[in-house]
Amino acid sequence: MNAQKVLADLQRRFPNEPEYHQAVEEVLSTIEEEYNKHPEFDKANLIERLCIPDRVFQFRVNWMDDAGNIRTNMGYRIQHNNAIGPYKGGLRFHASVNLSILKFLAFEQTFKNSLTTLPMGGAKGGSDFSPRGKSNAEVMRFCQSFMLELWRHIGPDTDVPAGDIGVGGREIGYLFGTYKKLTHEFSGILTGKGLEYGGSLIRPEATGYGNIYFLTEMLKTKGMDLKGKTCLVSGSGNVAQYTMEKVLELGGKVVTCSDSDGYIYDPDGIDREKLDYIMELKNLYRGRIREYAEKYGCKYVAGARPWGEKGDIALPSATQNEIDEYDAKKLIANGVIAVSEGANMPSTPEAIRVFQQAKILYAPGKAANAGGVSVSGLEMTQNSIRLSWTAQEVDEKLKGIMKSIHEACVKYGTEADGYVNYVKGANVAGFMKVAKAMMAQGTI
Ligand code: NDP
Ligand code: 2IT
Repeated sequence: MNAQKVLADLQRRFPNEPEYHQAVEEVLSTIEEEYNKHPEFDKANLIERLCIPDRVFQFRVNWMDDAGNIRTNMGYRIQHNNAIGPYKGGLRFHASVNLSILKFLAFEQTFKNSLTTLPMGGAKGGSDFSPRGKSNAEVMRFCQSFMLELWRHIGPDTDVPAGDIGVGGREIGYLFGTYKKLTHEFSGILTGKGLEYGGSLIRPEATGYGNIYFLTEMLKTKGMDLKGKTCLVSGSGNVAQYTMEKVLELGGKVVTCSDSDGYIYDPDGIDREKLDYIMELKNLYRGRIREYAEKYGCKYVAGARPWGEKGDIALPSATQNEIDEYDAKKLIANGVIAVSEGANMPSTPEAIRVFQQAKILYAPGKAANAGGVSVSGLEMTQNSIRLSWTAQEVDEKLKGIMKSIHEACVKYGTEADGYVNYVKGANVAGFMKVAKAMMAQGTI
């Protein structure tokens, strides 16, 4: 394989998809060496088959707003690869959603799911519908219309969606109800369900908790832990909230969080009571993070990201490309020792280079945020056996999975000087399992 040539080909065939190209380039550049040790892979044109999604569904979604207007959004599902298990991955509802973003996420999901050790292929979907500012009734009508198209492409053994940006427990509930009505079946079709109808304990917490378990493993390699460390968090949604919760539990301090309008800086630290306020503000009232600054009298910076503040650890938990080269240099200059990604692809390629050249601990999303989909996999298992595990059981399994992902990264990513390149480690480990499964199953 010549990574540059494969990439140039994809850019020509699928122009105007920069996020997809970015994700592919990161993986190809790190697996090239390992791939080329297996001439049988190239003979089977494995790389092209792995980069291009199995199939892409695209559909129009019409729904009625509260004023009686008929609105139009686009709906998508990318089924990227099912070599090691049914397609699996979240749904994102956000105004920025397009094919490029969902293709990058589905591609990444394939390697992430492989790393979890559970049998799940890679997929992603969503819509350019934004739940922001919409009433509950509008969100419900949208979810019903969206599922009216999506249902024929998914199934508990075919493709199992879940949440992502803009899709949380509320949306999963409406989507599940519609799927159940259409198929006349009560099945484990979505994960992240409510506890009353097949959801798993710890699923809401899993991505944030998992990221901190992974971070803890990284710190351990340097003989350190979280106690007394100051953390910069971005986002204030599902991933950010449970990231903050676990940092607090392990004795760290969180001084920032954000939303798409700006960030807050609270030098006293976001304690348990303040975190409860954020959860209520975001999950119940669906308010803005600016209101935190007004309530607690701290700094709020509109239209900016928190990376210029001083901290030991950065935990990006909002969205892709939210840390650029400039931000990365500021973080390093301020003495950051670790960056662990709760979000998917939050660091640009230039930012990643800055972190790796500075030889700090840097974990890419596909390793560090794999806890969410891992507990989704555990939710599927519980649905299959029609039993529910206790929170403690699920949490223990989650810890074990994050530890094993860390071990895989160290195994495949340790460089000659001892520095662990977690990007390479995650990509090679994730890739090898999918590649072997594809080889075994022939050229279909
Ligand atoms: P939520 O919708 O719960 O929260 C997203 C947060 O990020 C909100 O605070 C939101 O602000 C902010 N945000 C979203 N888009 C932007 C943007 N373009 N610029 C600035 N801020 C933005 O989503 P999640 O917490 O579930 O997802 C966060 C990240 O974690 C995503 O990258 C997602 O792919 C990733 N992830 C999620 C998993 C999960 O299980 N949920 C699993 C693994 C990864 P606002 O409120 O203003 O919209
Ligand atoms: O990016 C992700 O891993 C998710 N949004 C969770 C996917 C899932 O199927 O739980």
